Amino acid sequence: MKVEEWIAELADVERELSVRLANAQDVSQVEDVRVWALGRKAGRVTSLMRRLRDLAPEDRPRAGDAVNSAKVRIERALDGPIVGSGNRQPTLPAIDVTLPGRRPPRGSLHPLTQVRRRIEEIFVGLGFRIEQGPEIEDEHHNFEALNTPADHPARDMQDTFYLSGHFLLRTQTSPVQIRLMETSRPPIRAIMPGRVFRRDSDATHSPMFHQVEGLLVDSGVTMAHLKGALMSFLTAFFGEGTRARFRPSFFPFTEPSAEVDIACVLCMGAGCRVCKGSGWLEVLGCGMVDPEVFRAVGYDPESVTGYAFGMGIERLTMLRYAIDDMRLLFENDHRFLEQF
Ligand code: 2U9
Repeated sequence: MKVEEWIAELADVERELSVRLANAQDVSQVEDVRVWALGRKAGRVTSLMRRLRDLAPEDRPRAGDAVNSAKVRIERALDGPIVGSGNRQPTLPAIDVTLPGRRPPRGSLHPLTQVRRRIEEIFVGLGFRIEQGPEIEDEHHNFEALNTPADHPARDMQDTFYLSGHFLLRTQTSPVQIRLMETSRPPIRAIMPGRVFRRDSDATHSPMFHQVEGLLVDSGVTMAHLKGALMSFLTAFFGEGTRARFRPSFFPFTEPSAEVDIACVLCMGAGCRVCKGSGWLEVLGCGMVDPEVFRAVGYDPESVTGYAFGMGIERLTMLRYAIDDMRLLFENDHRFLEQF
């Protein structure tokens, strides 16, 4: 037999195979085509391969190459999708392309991030800028410049994580305000959100927590400005009609100082478990910047006045969402986080 005839026959087989496949309507008809082409006894390709030995020895490699590559094409076609006309008896489930796709589960922002962003949004709306500074600080910026002398209880080894030398992990974000005043002149109107560190750990304290502090410095600033700004913030954050009281307090860096309570979000002031029967919840601290702090950064306390405030983001988050254990905010348990 001539090799040209043999190869022409192989081409005929491939052509007929594609016609047969085009008419196959289900898996079993495709299987019939497979047997017709590649069946071990009478398959058309199989018998062609058997007849390789009828060719002249020098023609066999060419014919062998041709049949091998034809087999690859044939197998690929047999394994492909069923395209039989009519598709009257589909054996594979029809795909409804109009169905909505499966949505991948979507993450959400951590409640602390949501609350921090909300606080930032409110103060930016009041004209404050957002400032940041280092978490590793020195004693001067974290304590001395804030009128917190070496014998102050807040500097106790119990409360502060000390690093080597005179370095420490900042216990508050106030050193950012000190750095800002050292490098710029009034007027200043900024908030400082960030992580702070204290050696304390239980259901209401974490060794790392988040604060937002604020500072406004200008001439002629009074406690009335402070009260106005904080009432605007509390009303925006906790809702219209929020009642608050300013209670005298003490901080080394402000004079006079106050702590701010809001009427309990749970019992509206009647007294309950959350507010421990008092009807009030402490939400932040504030005061007029102490003249000693201005002196430490080289401002003249006779011509410059200012107010400052500080709040814990964890505490505001717990009050806003009625969370009773701070550890839930740090464990990253999805069952908890998915609720926000
Ligand atoms: C400068 C001057 C004054 C920041 C202030 C507070 C009051 C305050 C606490 C709230 C809860 C810390 O997170 S908390 O434990 N903070 O009560 N912070 S006044 O005063 C400053 C800051 C910087 C230069």
